[in-house]
Amino acid sequence: MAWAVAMRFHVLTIFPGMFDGPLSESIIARAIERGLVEVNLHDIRDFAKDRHRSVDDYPYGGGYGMVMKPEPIFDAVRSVSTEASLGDSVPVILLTPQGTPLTQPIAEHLATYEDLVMICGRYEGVDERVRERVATCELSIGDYVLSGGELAAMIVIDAVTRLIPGAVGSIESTEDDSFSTGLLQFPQYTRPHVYEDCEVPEVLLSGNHAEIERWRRRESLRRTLERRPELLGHADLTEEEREFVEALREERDSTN
Ligand code: 6GU
Repeated sequence: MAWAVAMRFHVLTIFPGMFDGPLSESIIARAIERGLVEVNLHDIRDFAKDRHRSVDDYPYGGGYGMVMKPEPIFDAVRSVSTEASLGDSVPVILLTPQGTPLTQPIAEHLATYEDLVMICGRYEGVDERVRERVATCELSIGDYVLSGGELAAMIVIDAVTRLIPGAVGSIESTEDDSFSTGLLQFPQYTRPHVYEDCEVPEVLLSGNHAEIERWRRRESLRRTLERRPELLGHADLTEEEREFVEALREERDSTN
């Protein structure tokens, strides 16, 4: 049976070969194989105008490094839009350390589109006119600098693909993931029951699903308070859970 592709990523890069590994393993490879996802790589160099196929040039005003030229990127985006019959509302994402930091809600939002165009910036920057006229948004994957947007684009593809229904089996459900609940994930254990004197918490062996649920939720809260307390401000907590967190805080403050 022929299924409609749920999502198409159109990636503009000068290093298409960088994507080979991530696209050929694990969840992304399976999603592509199942026809849920398509990743179309476009070499920006194919849109260069001169015989040297140059995609970068010296910065106006001087300074170190090179800047990615506007024409090949404009032409590559136009070509993709025409070829793939993309409408005007398709996001064109520029991957840059100056972008909005990627979060789980952003990944969830991106997963609602059928097409996403991604431009991987390289070198010391991209001509500002690309930001002004071509990109509809800019994303970063964190506060550190990568040599280019390629690895960031792969991370966006991964985070979005695993949210597409059918990409991740129900056994590997994404519902309990860290962040999808607004909290960090609870501790997980598998066999053996005892390993090098270290035991699996008894409640997980009890078969009491309500108790297990409650323990997991509390461990999520405990872990989030310890490691990422700022997340608790946005999490959707019941009155009882708020009291639990408050008790943990007091306990922590009294032992310090
Ligand atoms: Cl999207 N690009 C680059 N070059 N560096 C980054 C980044 C993106 N996100 C974090 N650092």
